[in-house]
Amino acid sequence: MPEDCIFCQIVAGDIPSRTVYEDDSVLAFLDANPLAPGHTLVIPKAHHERLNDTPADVAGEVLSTVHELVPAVEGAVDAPASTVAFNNGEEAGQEVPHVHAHIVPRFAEDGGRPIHALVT
Ligand code: IU
Repeated sequence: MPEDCIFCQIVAGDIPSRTVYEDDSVLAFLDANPLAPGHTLVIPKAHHERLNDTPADVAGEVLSTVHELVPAVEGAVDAPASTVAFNNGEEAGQEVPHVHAHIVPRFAEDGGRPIHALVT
């Protein structure tokens, strides 16, 4: 693991996070700067920089976890919808170079606006 990878440090327990789900290969935790209540990140425990570098079986485990967690995350905050996204590469806004899926609960008051409208 790269020593300076924040998400590897979260996996190792060296940086605290609020765990949503964990198994041998995947960790889901609450985003430290949430775009909405319940904003959850799903990551492989193994370090892969972006989706392109992630083996298909590992990407499959991440996506399968996302699939399982979406209804649970929405339910936990009573959200009728959610945005699920990967920022895949620096130019796409990926700030943490350890592949991760965002699950962002969405609410009626978001007015059906796309996710980038929440941050601009
Ligand atoms: P991005 O897709 O790489 O831009 O998303 C990184 C996310 O990681 C972003 O939503 C941050 O709030 C979040 N995050 C975090 O939860 N804990 C941290 O220590 C750091 C970033 I650094």
